[in-house]
Amino acid sequence: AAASGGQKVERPLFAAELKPRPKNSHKGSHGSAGIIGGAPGMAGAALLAGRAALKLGAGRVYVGMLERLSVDPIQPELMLRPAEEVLTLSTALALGPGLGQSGPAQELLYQAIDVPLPLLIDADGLNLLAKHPVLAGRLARRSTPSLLTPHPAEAARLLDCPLEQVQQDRVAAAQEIARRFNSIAVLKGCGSIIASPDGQWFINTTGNPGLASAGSGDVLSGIIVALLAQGWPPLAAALAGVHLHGAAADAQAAQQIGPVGLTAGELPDAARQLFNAW
Ligand code: NPW
Ligand code: AMP
Ligand code: MG
Repeated sequence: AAASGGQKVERPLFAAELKPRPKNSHKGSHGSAGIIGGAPGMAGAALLAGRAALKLGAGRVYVGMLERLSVDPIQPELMLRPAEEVLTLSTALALGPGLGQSGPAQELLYQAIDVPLPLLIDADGLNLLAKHPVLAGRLARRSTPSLLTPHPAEAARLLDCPLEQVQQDRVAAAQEIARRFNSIAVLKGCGSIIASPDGQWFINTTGNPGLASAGSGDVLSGIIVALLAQGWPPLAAALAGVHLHGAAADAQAAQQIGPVGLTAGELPDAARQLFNAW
């Protein structure tokens, strides 16, 4: 029963959000994406998400890392600030890329759940949710939209079940996460499943094994939070983000930049090009 009624992710599902920018728009018109993550040793995850958010059109991008860097020399447009400050400056949040599961990481998740903004939780943010039922309960009671983007192992932790069970019925797993956490769920992997708490589900067909490398999920978080910051409804942001992320990898592969050796850092430029042509 769980497998009935799904739709393939296609442009018409989110075409209504693809509006030309007003000629007199300014950076404040396009929202402020906030990324919280980047513990020592995993700063790259937060930077990859931040760079992707810039290239997908967020007016401003703040990155709050536990590893305190002052600038990203490759992408100096990013504003690296204390994580607590990012919670107050942003208009949409992504928490988790490279965050780790320390006490301060847990405290940041607690605070982010209480901020009334669209909130995407990925990576270690998901691992923390799986470990702390109190946080999961607070998340489920939020009145602003939440999105969870687990890979299969993270989904198994969230559902407290074996990974094989997630993969055996991916639609059911995504629907159960969406329902249990009252969030849009993106169950990643070949054929990502997007499910909403009301039971609707979608399957993505873009992407290739070039995405099977470190950091590609972190880039997806940055793409989706950029759309959220620009005011996209959460389901449309998830659908378009997952589609673009895969299509970016496909476009690179078509130019022999991958699948072997495609790096996550190459995805944002390719996604930007596709997005501007949509
Ligand atoms: P195995 O053993 O490899 O076959 P974790 P993580 C499994 C940050 N990063 N289907 C996988 O299986 C992230 O943001 C930082 C099936 C393994 O058991 C996080 O904060 C980077 N199995 C943190 O690191 C770049 C699958 O899941 C386990 C699967 C930890 O995140 C890298 C690994 O997952 C990274 O993004 C699939 N499709 N996918 C940086 N540059 O700073 C995964 N598994 O233990 O959750 O670790 O995903 O690396
Ligand atoms: P993460 O494991 O968090 O880095 O996320 C990996 C990203 O790459 C997700 O968006 C997956 O859907 C995508 N991905 C990984 N492997 C494949 C594959 N073989 N085909 C399509 N997408 C993939
Ligand atoms: Mg990941």
